[in-house]
Amino acid sequence: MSNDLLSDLPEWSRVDHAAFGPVESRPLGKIQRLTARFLGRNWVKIPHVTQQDEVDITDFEARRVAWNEANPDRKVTPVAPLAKAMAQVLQDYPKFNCSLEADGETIVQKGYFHIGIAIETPNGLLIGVVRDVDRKSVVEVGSEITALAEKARTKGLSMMEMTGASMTLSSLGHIGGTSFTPIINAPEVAILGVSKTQIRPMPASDVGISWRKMLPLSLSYDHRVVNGGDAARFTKAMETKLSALTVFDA
Ligand code: CAO
Repeated sequence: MSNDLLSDLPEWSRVDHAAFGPVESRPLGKIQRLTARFLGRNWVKIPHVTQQDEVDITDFEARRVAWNEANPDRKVTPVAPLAKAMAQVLQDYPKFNCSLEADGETIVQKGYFHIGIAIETPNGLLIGVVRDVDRKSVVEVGSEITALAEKARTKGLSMMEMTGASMTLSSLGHIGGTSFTPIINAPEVAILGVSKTQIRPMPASDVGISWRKMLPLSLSYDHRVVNGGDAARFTKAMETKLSALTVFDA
């Protein structure tokens, strides 16, 4: 037996599924084939750890809802503010804004703050990149995400529109769930997963309980570059930045 676990795995089981009932075989689509290869590579090559946390967004949500009521034609979902907060947290925690070179020994520190957004399309998953999120308003970031998602779902995205992110945001908050394990979009070193906002009773600052809006965050990181303490600080910093995002168009 060799020490190389991956080259020593048993062959993929060949099962005659038709022996158990009716079946139909079909090939994976082009996008699914491509993403399957990259996701598979990233999953086995990167030592992933996922930090699960819940951040209190009660005050932020009150401001977002008020903004949407006052600006019905420029509504924002939580996704654009989250991308904006991520760009701000990356400025404070540059370890997350890195790539590890293929030699596994050189770190490239990025001086830009581009956020990748995972977009679900009928043909599979694509990442659209919003550039220089640190220099754009939440509303600008939101309209770029909407345009990228629309293009990804209709015409598809160019390689330039899909690459070069600092870090990726994968939001399932519009559907549900309480946590998941997002796979890092290498050569990035972390990805932030977001699940559906939950309303929970939390201890009040004085006495009793207070009903709070809690946002579940699942931060997967490459443990060769990022440590658990960094990850725990990153999600806490997301709470601080979201709380400070007062004006959506500034
Ligand atoms: N909690 C509760 N509600 C949320 C939420 C959250 N965390 N995030 C978004 N929502 C709400 C929005 O506010 C919006 O509500 P209204 O309809 O009442 O305004 C609703 O969900 C629909 O949002 P949306 O999908 O139209 O837009 P979005 O900005 O939330 O997301 C996009 C845009 C492109 C990120 C999303 O459409 C998408 O494709 N996500 C899929 C990502 C994915 O598949 N990741 C998994 C990768 S691993 O397989």
